[in-house]
Amino acid sequence: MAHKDFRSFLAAIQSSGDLVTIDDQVDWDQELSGIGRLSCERNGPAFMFNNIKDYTPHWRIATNPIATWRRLAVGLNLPADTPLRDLYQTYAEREGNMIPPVFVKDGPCKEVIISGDKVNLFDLPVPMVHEGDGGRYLGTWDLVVSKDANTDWVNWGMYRFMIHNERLLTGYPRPTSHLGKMLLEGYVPRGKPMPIAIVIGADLPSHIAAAATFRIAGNEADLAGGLGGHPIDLVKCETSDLFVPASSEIVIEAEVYWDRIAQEGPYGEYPGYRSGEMGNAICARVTAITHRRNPILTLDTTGFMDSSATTTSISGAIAIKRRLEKYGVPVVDVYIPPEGGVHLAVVSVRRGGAAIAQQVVELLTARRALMSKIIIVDEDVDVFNMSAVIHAFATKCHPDRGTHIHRYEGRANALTPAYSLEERVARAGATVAFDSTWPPEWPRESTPIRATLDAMYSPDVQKRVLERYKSLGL
Ligand SMILES: Cc1cc2nc3c(=O)[nH]c(=O)nc-3n(C[C@H](O)[C@H](O)[C@H](O)COP(=O)(O)O)c2cc1C
Ligand SMILES: [Mn+2]
Repeated sequence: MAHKDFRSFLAAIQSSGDLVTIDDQVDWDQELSGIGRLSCERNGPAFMFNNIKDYTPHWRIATNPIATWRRLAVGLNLPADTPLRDLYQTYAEREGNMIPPVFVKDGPCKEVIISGDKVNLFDLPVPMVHEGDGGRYLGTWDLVVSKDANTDWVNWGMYRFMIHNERLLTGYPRPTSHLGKMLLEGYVPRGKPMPIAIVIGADLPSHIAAAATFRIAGNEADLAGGLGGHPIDLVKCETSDLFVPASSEIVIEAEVYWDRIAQEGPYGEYPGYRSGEMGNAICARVTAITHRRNPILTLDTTGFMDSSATTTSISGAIAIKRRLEKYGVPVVDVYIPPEGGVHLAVVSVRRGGAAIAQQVVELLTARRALMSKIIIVDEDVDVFNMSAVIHAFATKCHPDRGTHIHRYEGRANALTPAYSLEERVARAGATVAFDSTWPPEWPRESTPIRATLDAMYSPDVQKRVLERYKSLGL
């Protein structure tokens, strides 16, 4: 059973040594997010801030719940030192075992209810995350519930929101996101506002599910149940028919205008840069806020090695693997290294070569083209070991024949830092596959053999060496 709520997760990372509590006063204006930012860059702990400048101490802030593999492991109720390969494996297994939610009458998230006319978003200690952000950001580690206008499909996604004024939020769900699609294809044509609930501080599997790459029309609540190994308790909103995790710290109920936009951004983004200007975004009016007593606001100090690097790495890589398998690519493992800002994927295959590289790059850019670089390696290269991956890339990828560039327009990831303004506007971009496998047509006798213990020594010598090494206490 996973931790039931956010507080039990915090207790677990406290006991594994992955949470630091700060009782001294810290400023909501960049200071506490700066501390969280540095910690991401140094693979450091999560922080709990108990005393926030200008706010009464019943408000608290927790930063970067799962920006490290250790904390992600605890979030999935595994030991903090679970090896990465096992973490991926467990995630993939649980993903295949959905558990639907349970509907309950009441829950901790209803301990305090603030009705629409009393709402002032500045009553919450919403941080200024980075210098140069367009405003104070509320949903940086959230879970946004919305319901399809035509069907029973309920979506959970993780999308950021910025305070526009006391009652209004602006947000940037990509048009290709499920919330974006529901709004543009369901509510806008009908001329109806779209109810949403921005949930903060739910149990970890719920947030992981919201951030996950998951199929269209799939209910992330079922996925969260599967990831946590138990059904999620859901309770109805005060001002809509949406349901939210009952144990949540804070729930912001709102309605997205179908006929209005407002300015949002810029923001220090997940690829690790601020790029772009303030731009048009969706606009939502808050209809109620409910929260637990002594609520904990969560914050992802977005940027290099943030919480999206781990969540998107694991769910994105598993989704890529499933897609490649479906289309017959002889894929073995897929890894998205967090250092790559979700722009780089490593794929190992049983049989490589130019045709496979071409197929992989085409399959991974056919819909949402999030990755701009793909390194393809032979199956004897451990994708989770970046030293081995860099070795294969540097030595086996032919600088000319091994480079497969695929260009596209209309679906490029506009947040790719390398793209020019013109390319971003046109959503034009490219993805390159670096084929770092041996050409399958090379005869075995003339294919180079790697000068490592596991490849260049007889099994008998390997065994003896390993034993000797162990007996030396190394
Ligand atoms: C910390 C974090 C912040 C995110 N912010 C946004 C965002 O503002 N807009 C967006 O479109 N996707 C954002 N994402 C990515 C989406 O959560 C992800 O694509 C997810 O699959 C969306 O759900 P959906 O497939 O149901 O649309 C964020 C992810 C993380 C981990
Ligand atoms: Mn979805």
